[in-house]
Amino acid sequence: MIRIAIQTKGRLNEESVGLLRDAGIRFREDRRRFLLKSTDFPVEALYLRDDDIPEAVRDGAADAGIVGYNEVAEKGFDVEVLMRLSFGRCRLSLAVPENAEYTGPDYFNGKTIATSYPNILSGYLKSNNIDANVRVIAGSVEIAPAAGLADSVFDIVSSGATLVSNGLEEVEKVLDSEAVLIVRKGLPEEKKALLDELVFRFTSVINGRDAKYLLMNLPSASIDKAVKILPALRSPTIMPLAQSGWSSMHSVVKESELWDKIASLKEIGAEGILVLDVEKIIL
Ligand code: PRT
Ligand code: ZN
Repeated sequence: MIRIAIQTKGRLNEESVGLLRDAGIRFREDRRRFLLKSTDFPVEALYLRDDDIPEAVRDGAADAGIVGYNEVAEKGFDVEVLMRLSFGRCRLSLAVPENAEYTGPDYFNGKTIATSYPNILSGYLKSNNIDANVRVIAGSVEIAPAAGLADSVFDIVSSGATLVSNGLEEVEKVLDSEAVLIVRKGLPEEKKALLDELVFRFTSVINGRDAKYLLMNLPSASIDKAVKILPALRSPTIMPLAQSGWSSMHSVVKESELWDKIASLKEIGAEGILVLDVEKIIL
């Protein structure tokens, strides 16, 4: 049995539960309980605030956890980051009032910076030889300059809209973050084996999310070119059509490359292109 800590509510909750579900690990919905046992896999979910997850994993209240890398980096506890989970993407950045004359990191010398991430910020300031005052604020950091509490902020940014609506401009990106799977160091073999299976399933689900399955008809004379455009996992499937001189090709493509690939395929005569979702990819 492994116990995995996930966020009770908030930005990461839904996708954490969704990733476990797509990996075949479901929990009976019971919002009043903070510890739930899966019916499909020897896993228990421990629901916690995200801030508490790194410590729970270090101390053994949980064996593993799903949490933003920003929290792991801030807490600095000795836990292992086993894999990135491709959701909850954001960055930790420095921002200044939009009318400030920003010239570079030296700008922050003598300034007061509001943040909920003092350790990451202090590390950045130290490695850049900047002497600034760090003011710790638990929430709504972005209002600190307007409220006269600080000159600038160091905060989580995703779209950047919150900074803009508070008259701030992002000037230095310090850390990229996304949800990660963390584990306690020195777990017994039985738990490690369960975690290996979990990582295998998560990887299959995440790879599937990033992929599209393509089917198309193309002139048989274009097959060589088409295989170069779409190398697939090992190599694409080609089948003859009833109409001579034509073939059907099946392949897999990264979603981010989909439209470029489709343009290239159309150029070599592909038509009737179908694009389907992929649920999982087992390599
Ligand atoms: O209650 P609990 O302590 O568990 O939750 P929380 O309120 O501390 O955290 P929560 O749920 O807000 O965020 C959990 C995690 O989501 C963070 O630790 C990050 O790893 C990740 N994440 C991803 C974000 C964002 N994107 C994000 N945009 N966390 C916060 N934000 C904030 C940001 O600070 C800004 O104020 O959302 C606002 C909107 O951002 P923009 O740039 O899109 O406008
Ligand atoms: Zn929190």
